[in-house]
Amino acid sequence: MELLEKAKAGNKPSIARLISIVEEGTPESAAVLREIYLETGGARLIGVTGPPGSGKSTLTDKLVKACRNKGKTVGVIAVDPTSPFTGGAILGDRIRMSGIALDEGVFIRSMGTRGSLGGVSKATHNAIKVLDYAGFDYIFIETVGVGQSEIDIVKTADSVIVVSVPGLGDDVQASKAGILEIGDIFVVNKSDRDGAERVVIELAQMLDLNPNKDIGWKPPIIKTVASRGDGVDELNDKVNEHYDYLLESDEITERRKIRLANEVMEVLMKHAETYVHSRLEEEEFTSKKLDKILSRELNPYDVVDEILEKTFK
Ligand SMILES: Nc1nc2c(ncn2[C@@H]2O[C@H](COP(=O)(O)OP(=O)(O)O)[C@@H](O)[C@H]2O)c(=O)[nH]1
Ligand SMILES: [Mg+2]
Repeated sequence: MELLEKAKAGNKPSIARLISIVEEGTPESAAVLREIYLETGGARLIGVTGPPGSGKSTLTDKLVKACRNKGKTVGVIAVDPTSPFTGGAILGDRIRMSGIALDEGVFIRSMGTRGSLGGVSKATHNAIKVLDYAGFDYIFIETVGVGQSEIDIVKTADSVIVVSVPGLGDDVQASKAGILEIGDIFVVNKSDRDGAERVVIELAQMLDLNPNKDIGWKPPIIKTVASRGDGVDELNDKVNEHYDYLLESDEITERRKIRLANEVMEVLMKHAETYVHSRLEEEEFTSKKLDKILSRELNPYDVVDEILEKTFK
């Protein structure tokens, strides 16, 4: 309880401790989440995704500074083992990030993609809850745009920034990774390099194929040079415009409902799975029935029906 109060007051070690607890998916973490839930929902969630090395952390760093200049507090979760946010990165990166890392109004957390019970997606959502509860105005979630779980994490944000860069091959990376659909704002970073304009054109062409392109929000494409800060003001404006759009159209409610539905479903399925397993163990059901399925006295489908009947009756 003391931990919760301290976290709410913005005490960073307490926030870090709480995140560690909820990441683990233990009974203690369930108790914490139960306790804090009603006091969440105030933060704006912004997802940043794209290939490794595309400049996500550099961009996030700049966006965080823009939020700080407006007096807003910011939490950052980097789900990326190669992120400079880990502190394990090369010296130059650490110096680059140190500006925001030392800021009183900024909390940064790196999460590995392994090692959390119940998966990285659940661990991340739980960590977001803690930052939300702790009262951060903005929460940035950086994930590498490869792998379904990373995409699942980021697509539940209020606004999703998809970062591409020139020089990673002929195809637009976003289309390959299947993240074209989830982008609200597209960034072509490293525009100081050759080929940026071509990436912009390719992205525009792919977005144009969307049958719903004339309905609602039209995702803009912005060229940036994150390392110099070029284009970051424009990106920041677009992030704010998107938020205004979400509020005006009330799409924000829709998004948050979908996010909640997913979360409830995730928790429910996890519990159901545990429950079914424990019932099966209790009755040594599986091994006995398996023998009969093996000898073709029973078929697996009738057995499953029987299990469901027994477990949930
Ligand atoms: N040339 C150039 N380099 C950049 C730009 N933005 C970031 N970088 C560099 O690209 C490297 C990877 O950036 P980082 O933000 O760590 O990428 P992440 O893996 O997507 O988070 C770093 O060395 C950055 O300094 C840019 O716009 N132009
Ligand atoms: Mg990074």
